[in-house]
Amino acid sequence: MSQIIAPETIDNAIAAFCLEGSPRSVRPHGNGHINDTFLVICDHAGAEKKYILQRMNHSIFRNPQALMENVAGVTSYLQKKIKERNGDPHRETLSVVKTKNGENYFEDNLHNFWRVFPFIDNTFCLEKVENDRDFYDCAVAFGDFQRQLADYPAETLHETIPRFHYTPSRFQDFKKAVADDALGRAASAQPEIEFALAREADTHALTDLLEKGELPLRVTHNDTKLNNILFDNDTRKALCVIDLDTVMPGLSLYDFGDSIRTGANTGAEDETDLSKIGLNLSLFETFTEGFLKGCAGSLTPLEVKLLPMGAKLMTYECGIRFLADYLEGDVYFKIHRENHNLDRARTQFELVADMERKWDEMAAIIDRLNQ
Ligand code: ADP
Ligand code: GN1
Ligand code: MG
Repeated sequence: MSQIIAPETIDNAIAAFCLEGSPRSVRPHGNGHINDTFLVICDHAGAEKKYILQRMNHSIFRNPQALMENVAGVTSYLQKKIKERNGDPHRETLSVVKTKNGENYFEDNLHNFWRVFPFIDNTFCLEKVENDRDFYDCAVAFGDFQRQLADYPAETLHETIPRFHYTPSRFQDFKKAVADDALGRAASAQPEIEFALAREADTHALTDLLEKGELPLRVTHNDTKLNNILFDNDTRKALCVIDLDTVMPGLSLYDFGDSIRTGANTGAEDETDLSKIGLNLSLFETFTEGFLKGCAGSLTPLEVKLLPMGAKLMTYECGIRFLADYLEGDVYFKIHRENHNLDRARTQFELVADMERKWDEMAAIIDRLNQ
């Protein structure tokens, strides 16, 4: 999917939605790897009204209508819960702006799929943890998100990306990418390929337990990156969980693990100096404490025990996804430089290796917090 979109295509999309005021400016926004995101500013009665316009990536999300049904369902459900606890339903979750035809999304004649959310103003996103407190808040917010959705009718949710965190099939996809070696890149990634292949046994660690009924299927977010939380500028509190495209039945360990992968790494996801990559055990502990608080006793003893495995497996899985995408020609994750996906895979594997070194310490932290 091309990342360049003609201005008239964007204007045409904006015109399809019920926005307050008249659009004054539109510019790219945020650092997501998947959708094309724009900030739209409108003039409205002498003030500004801001919106997030997104072109959904429909080569990844094959059924945008089903995706938007999930997002509309989950956000209206959360709005109700937020009202019940006297929160602000317009700031503590997303809301879907309808098109002039009353739909949740707009399909243009180029087969692009668009949606709009009110921009949640006076907030910021973190690409990297700046202090323990923020990460703790983020953990409470993601734990609470899962707990709030515990009684959501899971059977009404569409699976927006089939087998999204089913690590054994991610591994099969990775092996196929290595075997096909479509661009002849495998030779430049031999150590990484070997690292990934050597850990095949781990890929089943969680899904086998799920299949045996020993781990519960819950409604989870499935993409709990640090930058999928908005923080309030005034209170610096985690305010709103965003990026709801992959809210689906899943394991609590996926949500825990993906946050550790992004927030407790001492370096950035695409850092090229691997000496900067590692697991910050203190942040691991902080996040665990916050996540347990947010889940408020809802995790089973086995889930709690397996939190380190969630962290390791989500990091490993992301690594094989980046590496497969590198081998396939960078068709999934947006890249901004040559070898970007290979660099990303390397950081993930470096982090996995560091988790393996710190395995006993991670387990000891869980034991201590669980007493
Ligand atoms: P992607 O799936 O590509 O990651 P996201 O939905 O996470 O897309 O949006 C990308 C970025 O846009 C976020 O990280 C955040 O910075 C910003 N963003 C998205 N929705 C909103 C919103 N409603 N209000 C304010 N910022 C938002
Ligand atoms: C993508 O959309 P974004 O940037 O929040 C991806 C996640 C990966 C992540 C890696 C739908 O997340 O699964 O873990 O990149 N989202 C999708 O940074 O594939
Ligand atoms: Mg995102």
